[in-house]
Parts: sequence; C-alpha cells; structure tokens
Amino acid sequence: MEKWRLTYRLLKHSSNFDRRLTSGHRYLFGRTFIPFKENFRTLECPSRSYVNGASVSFARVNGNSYAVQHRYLASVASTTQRNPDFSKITSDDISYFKKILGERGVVQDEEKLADANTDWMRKHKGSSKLMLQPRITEEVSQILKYCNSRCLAVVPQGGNTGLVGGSVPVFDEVIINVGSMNNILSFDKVSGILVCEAGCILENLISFLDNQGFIMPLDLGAKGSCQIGGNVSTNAGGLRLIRYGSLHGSVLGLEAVLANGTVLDMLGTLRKDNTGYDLKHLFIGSEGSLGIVTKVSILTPPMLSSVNLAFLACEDYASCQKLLLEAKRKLGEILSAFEFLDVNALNVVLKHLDGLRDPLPSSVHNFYVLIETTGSMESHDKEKLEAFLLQSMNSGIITDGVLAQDINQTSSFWRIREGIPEALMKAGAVYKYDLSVPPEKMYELVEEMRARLGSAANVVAYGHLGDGNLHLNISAPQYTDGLLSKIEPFVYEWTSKHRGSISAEHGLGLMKADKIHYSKSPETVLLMAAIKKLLDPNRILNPYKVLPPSILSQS
Ligand code: FAD
Ligand code: 2HG
Ligand code: ZN
Repeated sequence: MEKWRLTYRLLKHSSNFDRRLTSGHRYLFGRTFIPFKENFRTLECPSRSYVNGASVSFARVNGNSYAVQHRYLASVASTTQRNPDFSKITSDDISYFKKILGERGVVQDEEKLADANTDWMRKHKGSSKLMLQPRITEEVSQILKYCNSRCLAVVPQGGNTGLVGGSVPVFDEVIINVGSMNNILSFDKVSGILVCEAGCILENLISFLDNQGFIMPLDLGAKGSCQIGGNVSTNAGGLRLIRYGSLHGSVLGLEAVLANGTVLDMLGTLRKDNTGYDLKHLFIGSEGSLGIVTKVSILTPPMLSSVNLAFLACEDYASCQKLLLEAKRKLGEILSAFEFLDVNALNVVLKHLDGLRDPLPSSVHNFYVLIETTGSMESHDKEKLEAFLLQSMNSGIITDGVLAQDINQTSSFWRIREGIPEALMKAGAVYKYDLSVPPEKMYELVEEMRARLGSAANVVAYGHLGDGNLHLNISAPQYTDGLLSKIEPFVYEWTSKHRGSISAEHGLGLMKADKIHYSKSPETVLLMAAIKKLLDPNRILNPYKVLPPSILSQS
C-alpha cells in the first residue's frame, strides 16, 4: 500500500459546478474551463490545410452532377455523387426565407458559412451558401415545407461537434441550425423533468440544473458547444451512461418537424405511456435524417452531494476488466463513471495539451482508469471506496492510484481523459473509430492493429470501458491511402466478426453510411430505408448520410 497516495478528502459536487460557472467563459471545454469555441477556431490542425488543399476535390462529372472525392479520409465513401434531383438555391428562395425569418435568420456571410461548412475534425467540408436560423417551431415547419416542395436538400446542424461528418453539408445543402431556439420551457422540481428547445447548449442546461439541484443525465467533452437537439439526434453517450443509461431511457418526449413541414408533437412528460408505437425513438439517434428535433423533454437526476474521482493504474488490460467487475460489485449504485485510457493516450495528452501532469509520475503504466463515484452520504461512499481501492491494491488489480484531493485535481484528471480528442487533433492526422466491442475482446483489436501498422502510426485506445465502448484512434503524420488500406476494411470486419457495432455513440454520418451492413442485417437496412422513404420521400433531409445512397435510390 505504500504507493497509495491519497487524502480521501471528499469533493462536493456543488463546489465543482460553482467553480465552472464562475470561470467567466461562456463555452467550457470539459471540466477544465477552456473556451471550446476559441479552441475550436484556433486549433492548429494539419488536416485543416489538408481539407482546403488538394486532397478533397470537387469534380464536375456527368454533365450536371458533382462528385466529392475524399481521397485519404478514413471511411468516407470514396466518391459521392450530388443527387441531381436536388434544386439549386435561387434568389427567389432567399427572398422567401427572408420573408419567413427576417434578415437575421438568413446567413450568407462567408466566414460564418466557412465555419458551418466544416466539421470539428476538419475532415469534411461542404459548399453551402446558405444557413437558416429559425427561432420557433413554426418557422422550422415553414422552411421544411418550402424546401420539400422545391426539392432543396437540407442539413440539420446543432453545435457542429459531431465526429462522423453528419453535421455539415456534402455539397450545397441548406444548413438549418436551431441554435436560436434555446429557451428552457419548464422544469418540474419534483419529477426532475426538464422541457427545453433543441438549440439549448448542453453546458447551459447543466448550469441551469445546477441551480435547481439537479444534473443532466449525459455529459461529454463537447458540452460547451453541442446542443441538446444534436445530442438527442446522435443518441450521444458520454461519461455518465454507465450510471444513467442512454437517451432512449431519459428522453421522455420530443417535438420534431418532418420533411414536409408536419409538426409531430410527442413532447410527453410521462414516465409511462404504452399507447402504441413510441415514435420518439425514431428520432433519437437518426442524425437528422428523419426530421428536425425542435423540443425535448428529459428526465434529470437530482444532484448528489458526495463525488469522488480516482485516477488508477493497471499493468494489463485483463486487470482493467477485473477492476470494472469489482467496481460494479463493490461500488454498486454509487459508481458514476468508469473510463479507461492506455499509455499511448496519456502520452499524447501530456505532449500536446498545456498545463497537465502525469498524475502517477513515479513509473510508467500500461493502462489508466478513472473511477468516479457519486452518492448521497459522504461517510458511506468514503467507506465503500476506501475498501474497494484497498482491496484492488492488495490483490494487484491496480498498481498505483491517486484520489482527487480538490477541485483542481478533479479538473485535471478529467481534462486528461476529455482532452484526448483535442490532443490527437494537435498530433497530426487521425483516423477515428468508435466501436462497441465485447469488453473482453476490446484490446485484442488494438494489439492486432498495432501489429498491422508497425511504426507507421501511433495506435491510441481509450473510451467508456464501463459501456463496452472503445475509441480506437490511429494517429499519423499525415493521411495516406496506404495507411487507410491497412486499417479499413480490417477494423470493420473485425468488429463485425465479434458482433460488435461500428458506431457505439457517434453515429454513422457521412463517414460510415456505406458501412452500415457491418452492423445491421440487410433486412434491417431495407426497413430503415422504407421508414426514411415514408417520412422523407424526396430525401431532402441530411442526404448521403446514415444510409447508403444506393439503397435509398433503389427503395
Ligand atoms: P452536430 O454535430 O451539429 O450534429 C450531429 C448530427 O445530429 C448531425 O447528423 C446533424 O444533422 C444532427 N442534428 C443536430 N441537431 C439536430 C436537430 N435539432 N434535429 C435533427 N438533427 C440534428 N459523442 C458522444 O456520444 N460521447 C462523447 O463522449 C463525445 N465526446 C466528444 C468530445 C469532443 C471533444 C467532441 C468534439 C465530440 C464528442 N462527441 C461525443 C461527439 C458529439 O459531440 C456528439 O455527437 C454530440 O451529441 C453532437 O451534438 P451537436 O449539437 O454538436 O450536433
Ligand atoms: C470521447 O469519449 C468522445 O472522448 C470522442 O466520444 C472519442 O475522439 C474520440 O474518438
Ligand atoms: Zn466517447
């Protein structure tokens, strides 16, 4: 036990939030008060020039149609044709939109459009000339009705933090951003049910609930920019899923607008409602391909007073799994996060993010695990956690560890975990895979990938181990066809062989639309295409995404 350095001083959840709220930044990155938007804009990312350079080219093919070729980008369909059925924006269209939305809601400014056309990864870049910013559901309805009648393709966009190219246009689709619809409509303190508009930024909802003594059931590194409508549309997972489950459980209702402008009011606030098909689930995770989510009703848990965070080291992956099992058994209901990262992930963060230190500097370990507990009784939680850590140390499951002693340590431990995507962007090109894999097999894939790629790339693994969700990231100096061909289709075939999912929480977007068959049977994909056709017969909603365009054109 001599390596065990901790003070067992318990943290108050509320003090954590107080600190975050007084940080003075509107946009917060993770728990560490880094302004997300600024970071987003100034990140020095080699792939930015890559996107703007020769590697993504727009070519005129077959007379009137256009193809976009993403030559070295991981998993992007090699050539996508612009659907020739779609109309092009005219000045009459602009006049119509101005009539509905006023000048303010019709964005044609080049700089704003450049941001809205480019995704967070700087891998996908559209060429839309128009972004619409409705303020009320009726405006969304009017916009969609008009676009449908004109066959104008649209991309619903939230905070544009998606990681699969789903939130940006592929060609010249009209961007519809509901960010101006950001009102909290009601909050019931007894039930914890929050009803709000889809454009509310997740961080702002967290702040609002903090004042009410509640928390959001989801939390993710992009909270400072992502919107609840985007979260619902991607069925975002994040750091709290292990405790509070997926949005399919906590979203009680929603309002969505269909492609033809029909407003579907499914904004129930009931825990129980078995009156037929529960259609709201179609919109949770459908990535803007079936409708635009305009309002959300969500069940929020009460904030509990005792929160602890431990940063632990394991020598091998088998120990990480044992630790998970033990944590579930011994910590039970107070376990609120179980995240893992391997040493490569830690090194990338320490190298590329400022102001972070290795929490366990005395020796290098192969794996690190963050365990958070959240409960209502300090003494009880403390006793449980101490007993668990002691036992894990004595049995050799963990070899070192530190318990956060104050808010600064809590922030920096979370910053290490949540900062990995940002650090990887700074490191160079990154091929990103978000996989659900049976936990016992998860690290085999990482090792096989390392063996395949040798010194050509840095294979980095981290993720939500408690949920069986691996974030496999392959970092290299630049994107090349050669490297990509060693990674894919191997990574998808491997995942499929082990009955995993090729998208655990990020969605399919553009990146994996044509890979859906690795995780879904042909019959299921056909039924999805039929649903898409029923709800959006002209296929104007987020085209080229989620389902392979070839299947949609057949159905
Ligand atoms: P966008 O990126 O704008 O859009 C995402 C998709 O949803 C697009 O297909 C878009 O068309 C659609 N969409 C957006 N708004 C609407 C709407 N109102 N109606 C219909 N469709 C809509 N994801 C996780 O699951 N877990 C994580 O832990 C996590 N961590 C992240 C950390 C970082 C640093 C970053 C950059 C991203 C992370 N993500 C994570 C991915 C991303 O943040 C989530 O997918 C998030 O839910 C996207 O929300 P958004 O508002 O940014 O949506
Ligand atoms: C996370 O858990 C996000 O940090 C991003 O889902 C994962 O960068 C990734 O691969
Ligand atoms: Zn994640």
